[in-house]
Amino acid sequence: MMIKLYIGNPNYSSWSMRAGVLLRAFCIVHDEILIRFDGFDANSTFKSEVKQIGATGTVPFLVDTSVQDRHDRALIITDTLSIVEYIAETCVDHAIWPKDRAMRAKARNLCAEMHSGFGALRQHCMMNIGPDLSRAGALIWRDQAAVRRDVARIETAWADMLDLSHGPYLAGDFCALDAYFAPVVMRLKYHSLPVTDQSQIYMAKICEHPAVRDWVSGAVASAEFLEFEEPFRLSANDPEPV
Ligand SMILES: N[C@@H](CCC(=O)N[C@@H](CS)C(=O)NCC(=O)O)C(=O)O
Repeated sequence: MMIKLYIGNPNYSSWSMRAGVLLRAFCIVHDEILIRFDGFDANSTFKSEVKQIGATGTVPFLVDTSVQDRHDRALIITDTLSIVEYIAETCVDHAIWPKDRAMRAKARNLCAEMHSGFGALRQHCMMNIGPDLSRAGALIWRDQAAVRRDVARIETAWADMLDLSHGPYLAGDFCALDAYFAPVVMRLKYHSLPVTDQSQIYMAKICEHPAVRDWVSGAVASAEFLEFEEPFRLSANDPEPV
């Protein structure tokens, strides 16, 4: 397997973080190639670079240059959940998913829920690794009931998994499920959303994981301010939330 993982700006691209953290956590050798965001409209440089490589228009995508499709082109996988499954299928020596069948099913179920859900949290608390967004977070928490509902569901799901597995990660050992929730941890952390003690312990564990630390340090080091990615950043003159 010769893997290239194409990612977006690591401080903003939550989907890229999932795949990047997974590959790091299991020490899967790969090249990582940044396609810088400059906007997502059809004539952005980002879109044209992604399309030129043959992907569909979003990051991350994975290219396995050792595998050809039926047109003799390198295999391209353009969806994060499919990237996870491809890694799990090709790296069978790694416990990408839990060994226990019930845990594995629950982990996959929760990844799928994350993949298709939590729209309010994703919309209002965009991933942004680095800046202190606690003032914006307090306003969002006060005004957005749907965000509070998303966070409550996430915390219930985490508590359920941690109670079953006894931790320290959601299914016991670090697996794809934790990589999937690492960007959620970033959203909660940088917006300082109020969470339970149990969630805080889990979030600290995620932040301490070498794969996450490596991603976060790269994200902070490379961060560029892009206005369209930061609609909720408050200016210094905005009033304090009450
Ligand atoms: N379902 C896709 C979503 C990927 C996605 O939306 N990525 C964002 C960056 S984090 C993107 O490329 N957005 C470009 C756009 O929306 O046009 C996946 O699982 O990978």
